[in-house]
Amino acid sequence: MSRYQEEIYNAILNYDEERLKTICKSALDNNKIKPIELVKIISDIMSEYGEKFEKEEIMLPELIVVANIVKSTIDEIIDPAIRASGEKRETKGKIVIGTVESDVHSIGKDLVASFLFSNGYEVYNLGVDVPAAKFLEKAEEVNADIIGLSSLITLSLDFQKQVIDVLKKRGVRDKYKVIVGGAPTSADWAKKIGADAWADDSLDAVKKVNELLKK
Ligand code: B12
Repeated sequence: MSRYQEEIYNAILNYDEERLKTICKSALDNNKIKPIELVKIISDIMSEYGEKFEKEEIMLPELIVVANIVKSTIDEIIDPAIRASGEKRETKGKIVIGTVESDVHSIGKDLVASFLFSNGYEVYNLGVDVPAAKFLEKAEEVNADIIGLSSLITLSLDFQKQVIDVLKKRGVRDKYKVIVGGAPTSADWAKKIGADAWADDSLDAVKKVNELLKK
């Protein structure tokens, strides 16, 4: 493990957001490391955390804290350095994600967004209670590859279907891959409404999105 890998790993392990930001900032300010290399180190650590969560070695609150610390470090320290250096942050694809109309649950969707982001995707998080037309509007604006729909209450499920119906109605269904998720959803539900994929949790979401973009 390199010195930076080790220091970053320890900062994340101790949930020490300030320390993580300081390490990254000082490494970048002193030209010790390229910003994209930092993203790679952090992405690898995130994958490891995802696996720990799957094996139930860590619990959800820890995963949420880690995802938030990482997202905020990338947003505040690493992304600006990438932009300033003129380097292109390699993006694996663009994803528009949100919780559908009538539903205000955000934690799971934000976790999925952070995971996709820290795994190299450009993520546009529209928040909660998002009307169908808004998903399409943003997807068109940023030329997205994927639209991700979250639902936590049974009553909001119909609004997932509504987004797909809107895409069909506007003749752009084939332009985007649609992935759905959230506790009341399932692979069967995804199939029923004509979505392209379903994922059970954030790690699975990264896997499924990788697969969707490979096709
Ligand atoms: C926290 C919570 C709230 C919070 C939400 C805070 C917030 N900012 O998100 C508050 C208090 C606001 C809330 C409100 C309500 N809630 Co609530 N809430 C929950 C609770 C306890 C946890 C949800 C959660 O965050 N889980 C943790 C995250 C990490 O898991 P997750 O959301 O499932 O997400 C994972 C996967 O589903 C997946 N995923 C999620 N989204 C996406 C999207 C994509 C694209 C993909 C690929 C994957 C994916 O990956 C995520 C990460 O692993 C659940 C109970 C439960 N055990 O789920 C009830 C629950 C969802 N709530 C419920 C209800 C009924 C309500 C209310 C209607 C209550 C009321 N009477 O007012 C309101 C709804 C208001 C509304 N219009 O939306 C019910 C839903 C029942 C149903 N099937 O309809 C539940 C199941 C509780 C219950 N047993 O009755 N709630």
